[in-house]
Formats: sequence, C-alpha cells, structure tokens
Amino acid sequence: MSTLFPALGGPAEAPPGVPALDADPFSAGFFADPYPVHGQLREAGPFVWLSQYGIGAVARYAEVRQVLMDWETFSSARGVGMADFVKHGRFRLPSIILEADPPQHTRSRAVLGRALSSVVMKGLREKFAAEADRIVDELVVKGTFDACTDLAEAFPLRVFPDAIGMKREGRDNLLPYGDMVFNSFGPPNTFFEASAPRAAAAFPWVETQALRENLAPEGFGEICYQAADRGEITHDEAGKLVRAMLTAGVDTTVNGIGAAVYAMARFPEQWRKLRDNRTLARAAFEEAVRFESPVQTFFRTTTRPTELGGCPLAEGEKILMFLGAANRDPRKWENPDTYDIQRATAGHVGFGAGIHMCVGQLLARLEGEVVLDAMARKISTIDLAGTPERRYNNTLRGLSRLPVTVTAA
Ligand code: OVV
Repeated sequence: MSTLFPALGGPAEAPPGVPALDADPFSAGFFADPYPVHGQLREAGPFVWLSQYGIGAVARYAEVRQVLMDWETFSSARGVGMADFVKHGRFRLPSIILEADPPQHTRSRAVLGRALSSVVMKGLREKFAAEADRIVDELVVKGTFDACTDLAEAFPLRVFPDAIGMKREGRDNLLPYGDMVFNSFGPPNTFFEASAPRAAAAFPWVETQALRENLAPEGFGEICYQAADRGEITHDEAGKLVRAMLTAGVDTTVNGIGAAVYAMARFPEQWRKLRDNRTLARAAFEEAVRFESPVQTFFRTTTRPTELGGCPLAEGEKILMFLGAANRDPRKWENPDTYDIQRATAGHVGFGAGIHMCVGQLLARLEGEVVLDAMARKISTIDLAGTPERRYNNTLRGLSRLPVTVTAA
C-alpha cells in the first residue's frame, strides 16, 4: 500500500479490523462520479481507512452525524482540512470561527450569527428578489445561456458583496480565492497547485477589503465592527470575521444555486411541481443541497483517545467526513439518488450539524429561494443545451459550465 502524501497522512496500514480502500477521493475520476466510491465507503463499514492517505473516514449518515455533533472529541481547531495545524503548519491565518473550538468559536459565532440573522435576511429579501428577477429576465431574453457563469455565479457575485458592504473593484478575485481555499482543505495535489497562481493576488486583496474603512456603513461587515465597538470581540477579530464571510460565502452559494438549476434541468417533473407551487422554492433549494452536497467533505482531529464505528482511535488523528455520502446514505434516506423537492430533508448534513453548522445558511437559503422563485415565475421549460462541465475542487462539488435553453413562461 502506498501513501501519496506520507507527510500528511498517518500510518499507511489500516488499524486491525478496519476495512481499507485504495480509492482516492481527491482525484478527477472520483470527482467525475463519486457515487460508486461513496457506496463502497458506506458498505465497507462504519469507519474505513483510506490507504492512499493513511487517514480514517466515515461515510455513513450515523457516524458523520456523530462526529459533527461531538466537537469536544472531534475538534476543528487543528484545521478542517487534511493538514493538521499542529503537525504540518498552515498556509493561511486560521479562521477564528471555522478552525476554532469554544470559547473562541462561541464569541465569533455569536457575532456572525447576528450579522447573518433572520432579521437581517428579512431586510435583504426584497433587494435580493429584485436582483434575481432582473437576472432571470435577461436570461429569458437570451434563451440559451450558461447557467453556471450567467446565473449561479452572477447572482451571488451581484448580491453578496453588496450585502457585506464591499467596494465594487476587484470582486473578480472572489471566485479564484474561494477555489483555492476550498482546495486547500484537501491534499496538496494538482488541483490545489493549479488554483494557487490564480489566487495569489486575491489574498492581500481580501485582507484589505475586510478593513472597516473599505466597508459601507450598512452591511454585514459593519455589523461585525459594531460588535467590536461594544467590546464583544476585538476590532482585529471583526476583520477576521469579515474575511471568513468573504471566504465561505461565495463559492458555496454559487455551487448551491448551480446544484438546484442542474437538478431542475435533469428532473423535469420536479421543475413542473415547482412551477405549479412556487412555495416549494425554498424546499427545492434545500433538497438540491442534500442531493449534490456542494461542500462534500471536511475533516476533524481527535482531542483524546476515543472510539468510532467500533475502532479505537488515539489522540491527534484526522478523521474525514463524507458529507455528500451521508446525504445519500440509504440507511437514512429513501431513494437517496432521486431529487425530490417534497422530500423531508430535515437532518441532512449539507450545511453540517452541531456548533459549526453553516452560520450563513439563512443567506444561502434566501439566495436559492429567490432565484428558484424568479425562475418558476418567468421560465416555462429548461433543457440542457450541451454537456455540463465539472469544476474539480478538493472540497466543493459543482460545475464550471451548464449550457441550458429556456423558454419564457
Ligand atoms: C465554512 C468556511 C469555509 C471556508 C473558510 C471559512 C469557513 C472561514 O471561516 O474562513
């Protein structure tokens, strides 16, 4: 058995009794069609060994959820990627929310939770809905377009930086920047290396954009700085939380919206259902998040000796969670490979679970809902107009091209 990345992984050999798999879940072949390997991982056992990396993994719903819910044993503070901050260092300043445990995490989360609260979302709904209408109107006139760039990317890039309160210049840095950060959670493979040059200039730009002087007085960013004025966090931490929003909020929603549009193009009866009942728009987005799981994987690190799926674990071991496999585990879901907008999606782990569950989930849902609602009002039919192309990323699942033809309602 070989380890591709001995510097990152632990021992190549599986612990006694733990089934080992040779598949590489950070490879082009896997990204093109992860579902057969997801099935193998789930069927092999509750806890499996990835021989190529010398790392343990969980792919069944029950164990993924167990790890997510137990932050005291399965910590985020040593990084949620393959690299262990303690053993391998880090390539960027750690996030004070994603890569932190309580009590630091609790303070960060309280502030970001307020900046992205339902009350704040209520104030944005009208503006977001108007932008969705405008973009969809333009696309209906076009007829044939790339739903990836012209819709799934265009919409978040228009509304999200405005909602944060960002300047206009340089927003084209956001996608390459996010692409690199989400690649960095995997091994230092060719996908990571390819994203680095494109993102190099984006890193200093992001730090600058997160400064108070570069943020509008109404926006998520200023809400963070006002919390600092009140002493809830430091002003330096406020900047770090703005950076976290810029990192986590773009590529994720792009791939979430892309997942929903792609699903609608492949499941015409679901599209018809949505058109018949537009109150299903939010549920249709949620089911797209379960179905495609735009964030496919995250790691945790054990803080103490423990047991997972019957296997004893030492302190300081990385565990890979396959969120996408959990979201299609037949032990949990009926017809998991079917996109069904009337499914009870509660409990899906596409946004995670527990203390780290996506703090921007209400923003993501608002974006997804208003886009699907605008589409359902203005579009009659959606058909693929070419072969979709996948964007390969170590963490994110999504497309780089989604050619569609629509007809007006
Ligand atoms: C959820 C997420 C993804 C990427 C970056 C961050 C968070 C961050 O907090 O920086």
